[in-house]
Amino acid sequence: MSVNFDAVTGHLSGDGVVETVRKVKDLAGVFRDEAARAAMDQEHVLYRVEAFEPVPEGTLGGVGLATTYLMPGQVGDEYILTRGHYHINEDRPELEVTISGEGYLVLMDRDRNTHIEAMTPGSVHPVGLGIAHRVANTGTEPLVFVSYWASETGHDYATIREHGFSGRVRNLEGVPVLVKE
Ligand code: M6P
Ligand code: ZN
Repeated sequence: MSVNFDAVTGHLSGDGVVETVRKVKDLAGVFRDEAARAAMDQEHVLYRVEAFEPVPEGTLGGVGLATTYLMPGQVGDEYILTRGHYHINEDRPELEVTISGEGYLVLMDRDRNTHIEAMTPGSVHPVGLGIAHRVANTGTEPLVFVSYWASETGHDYATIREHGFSGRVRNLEGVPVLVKE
């Protein structure tokens, strides 16, 4: 079984690649300014993910690969971002590789300490054990990055949905700043 990965654009293609589209309507409650999100075009695409998972999620035996295309822009003063998640198996890490664009990887440990790492073309970011992660696009172009994780990892979205991150990447007078909440 094989698929194709375009190392220049990040595009994944072939049988077995699954595309997921996340629109404004899919990210209710994710942004600090929910009223600003609710006022936007609900069909506007915030990000797309092309994923290749050779074995079903949650089972042993494969490495997942995904390219995420995260759109530029803001909701209120907060940069457009992915929902973010912990891993169900906390002893499973992840790796993010930036293809193009610019932004920040937002990382939060179980004690809710949050920090950011700048993503620029070619930057490589290990996501350590038990660390929640999401990405914010602070540039003017799509932020394209590739992620790798073990198939048995599993995604926990509920914890972030309920408690969020302890910091948000916001545009304060033209400068992206991690603002602690
Ligand atoms: C990265 C990986 C994927 C994830 C995607 C979108 O590509 O972490 O596993 O699906 O980002 O982020 P999220 O699933 O948190 O919306
Ligand atoms: Zn992950």
